[in-house]
Amino acid sequence: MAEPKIAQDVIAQENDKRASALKSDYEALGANLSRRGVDIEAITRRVSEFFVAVPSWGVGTGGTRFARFPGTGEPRGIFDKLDDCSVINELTRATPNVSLHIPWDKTDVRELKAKGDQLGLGFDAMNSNTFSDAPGQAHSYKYGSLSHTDAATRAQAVEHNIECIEIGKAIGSKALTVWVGDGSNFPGQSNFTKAFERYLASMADIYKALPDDWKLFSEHKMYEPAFYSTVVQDWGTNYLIAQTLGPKAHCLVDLGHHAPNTNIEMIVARLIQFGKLGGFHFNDSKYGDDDLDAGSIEPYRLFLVFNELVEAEQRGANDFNPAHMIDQSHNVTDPIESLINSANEIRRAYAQALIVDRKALSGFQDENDALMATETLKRGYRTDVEPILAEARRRAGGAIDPIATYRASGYRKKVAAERPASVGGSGGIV
Ligand SMILES: [Mn+2]
Repeated sequence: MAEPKIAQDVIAQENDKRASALKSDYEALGANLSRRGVDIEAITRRVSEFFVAVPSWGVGTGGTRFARFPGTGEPRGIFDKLDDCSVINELTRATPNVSLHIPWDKTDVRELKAKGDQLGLGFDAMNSNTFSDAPGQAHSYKYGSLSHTDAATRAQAVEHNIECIEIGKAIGSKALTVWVGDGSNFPGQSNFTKAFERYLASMADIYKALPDDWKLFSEHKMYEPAFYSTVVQDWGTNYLIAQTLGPKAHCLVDLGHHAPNTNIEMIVARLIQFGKLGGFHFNDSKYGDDDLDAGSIEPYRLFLVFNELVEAEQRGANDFNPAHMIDQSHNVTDPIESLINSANEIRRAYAQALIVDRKALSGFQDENDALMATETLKRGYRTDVEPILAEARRRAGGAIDPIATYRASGYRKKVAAERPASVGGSGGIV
């Protein structure tokens, strides 16, 4: 039986304040949707079954390359991080799994598993780290890892990824996400072809160590830390990797890892069409890989991504079972609050996409009625689905208003008293 971090009576008291307003809003929305031929109960059920994994690194306060301003009560290690992740799940009932990062979260696997069980949390994809040097490692990743010119450095990076698989196997994970910082800062510094050949050979070695029921996610990123070229730069490169490695290899789409104005939803559609969409790192951005909260800058784009996912789900697209994960950096907010909000925004986009009249949309597309097609889509986006989200949370034992309930619980103040203020800490975001 899971041991909650937020007292049940706090959630009950806060929900009591809001229950009658929610009932009335839910009924009104239900009547509205019913006139559109949509059964609100079916949507609420689907939303309740939609989960997104939170990243262990997301509950610590992030920073920029200029500075990091620590928050209060920051987690001291993976066990504190799991406590914070549990708070998010207890209030939202949308985040029952945590994505770990090795070596940041490396510890005794039996203790990890026991802590997860105690909190009612599972473990999502494992994340390897060959973009920074761990203390005492034999070979530096300053000039790359899986694509490094030196064979011993590449072997060390492969070995680290295999270790991540081993840890994951012990705690019930079923996927490995590989993101490398490999690339170059100057034209001529790196031979594009040879670097990619070396990367593919290293990834093939990792792939060989992957259990049959696991997936391997490769994640592309346009720039940073390398500023001229990256070895896994774009979705085309990513697709080539997944295609070359085999059926267990899929592409991970981090929403922040594209040039501004890139049509990400179309990339998503292409990867689905060819059975290679592995999953997502949700976040939002204005200029580059800003790691802002999902849905905070371009909520319509998030909706358009979910429009593709729902469309694929409903047509029964082949090999379609994407992983949903958040990857953000929280520099000016309480990370728990940001992750609560992000999980809700992701569910919101899903609910909005679910209520789109797909039959009508398809008809307008066939008739080349551009205006009515886009209006049909946008009608889903314009619908305020908050009562559905709140009702899904309430029915699952979560909070009608999770941020207000979190603040009322005094959790941050409590852990601030237990956890000494930190100065540094890992702020790495991929
Ligand atoms: Mn990412």
